[in-house]
Amino acid sequence: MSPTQLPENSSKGIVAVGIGTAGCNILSQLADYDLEIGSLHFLSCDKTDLTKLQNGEKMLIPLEVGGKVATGYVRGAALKFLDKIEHMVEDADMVIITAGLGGKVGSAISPLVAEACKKYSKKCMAIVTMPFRFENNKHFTAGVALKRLRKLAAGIIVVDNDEILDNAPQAPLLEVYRTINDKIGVALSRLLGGAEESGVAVDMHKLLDTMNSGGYSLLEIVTSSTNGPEEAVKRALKSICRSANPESATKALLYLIGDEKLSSSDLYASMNLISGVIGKGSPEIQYGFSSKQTSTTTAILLTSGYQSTKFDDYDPLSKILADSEIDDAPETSLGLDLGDITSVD
Ligand SMILES: Nc1nc2c(ncn2[C@@H]2O[C@H](COP(=O)(O)OP(=O)(O)O)[C@@H](O)[C@H]2O)c(=O)[nH]1
Ligand SMILES: [Mg+2]
Repeated sequence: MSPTQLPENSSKGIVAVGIGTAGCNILSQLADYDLEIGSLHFLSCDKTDLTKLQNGEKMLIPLEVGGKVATGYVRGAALKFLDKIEHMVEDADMVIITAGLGGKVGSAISPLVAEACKKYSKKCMAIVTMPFRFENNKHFTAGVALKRLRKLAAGIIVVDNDEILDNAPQAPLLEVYRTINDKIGVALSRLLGGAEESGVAVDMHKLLDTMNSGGYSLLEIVTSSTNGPEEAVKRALKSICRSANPESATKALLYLIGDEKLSSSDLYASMNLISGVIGKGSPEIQYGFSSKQTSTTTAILLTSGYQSTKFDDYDPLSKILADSEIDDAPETSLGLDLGDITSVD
């Protein structure tokens, strides 16, 4: 099936799966928008991620009390739920995964869900956030999980928590997460076809078409209160330059949210700016926009086709090994009781 075709007459429609704390938070933001998502599922090893949720199916994957919480153990605990995970995706038209990489739950279980999609030949789109600069200890886990997801998912949208935050306010971390999730919610809702205002909507086909570039997709979200779209798009392009080589992108999808004066020349100028920076001058660019009463302009810019990004450096092993691999699957602890074994010859 080509990525631009969605099957008709599906039973479950699009199945969206939020995994771990960040994944559940981001997906629950999307639940507030009128999107064509058939069913919402939330998976976590932490009860508090699930209890606050209003809608959707919740799956708690318990970890042994006092047990280790390395990704291998989380993966092992999730394997006991593999039947349920496979059942969740087997009748889907398409599966969307949301997760924050770098922690234990999202990093361990997202690849497992993507594997289940592959087993049932379901198209899987992963939307992942990458850890903050200050979370150095999470970079390696995030890099490994991202690389693994890339092998399994049809497309990956990477959102850098640092870039979305733009300029870090002196605010408590939970408030910072809420601000970022809010922005991601607005951006994804527009890219997935929801639009509250008048304008030209982006639909799932445009999104899949942009992501069908054989590489990573990067999502930038910039709100500007001065100089309208030009300023917002310029800042989005700068943000891309910090994460990857923009010339290696081949496709872009721009969605502008502006005031009633948003004009065709604004759009034209924005597209010109983008084609001057990405894809060596001839990128494929699609767009959508909406106008409403607002004093700001928001540029939502998805660029796609990156074979590598700065996140590859988060997993230095992959660079050293190049295309060779020590082990294709990450370690998994099955937590077997080996109490009866008295000796091993
Ligand atoms: N954007 C965003 N990032 C988050 C949120 N919660 C945690 N993170 C980040 O996501 C990464 C994984 O953390 P977390 O989701 O708690 O891990 P998990 O629950 O074990 O999967 C870390 O880099 C956190 O800083 C959230 O609500 N929104
Ligand atoms: Mg957590």
